Amino acid sequence: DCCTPIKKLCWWHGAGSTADFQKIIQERCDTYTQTIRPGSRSRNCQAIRQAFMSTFISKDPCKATKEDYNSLINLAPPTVPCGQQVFWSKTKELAHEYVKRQRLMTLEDTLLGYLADGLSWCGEPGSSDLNIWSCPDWRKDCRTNYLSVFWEVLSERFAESACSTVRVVLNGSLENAFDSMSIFGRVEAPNLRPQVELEAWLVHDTGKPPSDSCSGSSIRKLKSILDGRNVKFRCMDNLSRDQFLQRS
Ligand code: AVW
Repeated sequence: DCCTPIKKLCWWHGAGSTADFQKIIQERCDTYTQTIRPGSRSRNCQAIRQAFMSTFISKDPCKATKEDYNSLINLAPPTVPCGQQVFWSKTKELAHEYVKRQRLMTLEDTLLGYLADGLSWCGEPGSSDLNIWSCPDWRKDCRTNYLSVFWEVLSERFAESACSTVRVVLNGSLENAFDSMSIFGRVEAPNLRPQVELEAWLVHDTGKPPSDSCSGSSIRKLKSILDGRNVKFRCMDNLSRDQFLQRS
């Protein structure tokens, strides 16, 4: 058993909570609400930090539920203006570079996405501290860990709020640019509302030939998920990273 408590330590297989987690959340929240999106200034960062902590502190780190995050997400729903939404899958850095050059937004440009980007967190029963030693790994320990459930429920709300035309940046250097087991594949694409239009961009590494295209089987699978929901679909392929960023 990987989780025999030895003096409050619980040896999971994933990275432990990020050092200074609370401080980082508070500082990022202040920066976001005061500098990045001053329009959201009215949000109370202390309340957001406290709500975030109470979702997982003192709880079994393998028993996260979507409901645990409801009150936090209701304080700052991950919505973006119509037509500005960008999804990504295996293209995080590229998608962020792309939206920086346009008036577009990824999940990490919403307040909660920005706060949690790249951080790790979990608690343990009977303690009011974060476990800085280890947190459950999605594969080796449990899927219902607080980190995974957070990104799933936040992504679900992000996708549900999509309107007009939205975009997804996919990795055309992979054999399957669309991965039906990814968050985009499992959570976001299946939660787009009818009448939304999704534009997929397949972008491959500059200087190499692409490994997947709009006519490949992975994109056909994406199209069939969207057809079932009456979501319109357009697909652009054969773009190198440089071409994609230059046209944006
Ligand atoms: P992936 P997915 N910071 O590249 O389609 C840290 O296969 O699964 O893409 N970890 C994160 C973050 C983040 N900002 N975001 C997701 N994760 C985790 C949310 C998560 O467990 C965005 F809206 C995910 O499975 C994208 O459209 C994995 O890192 C979509 O989800 C990245 O795997 C990207 O997820």
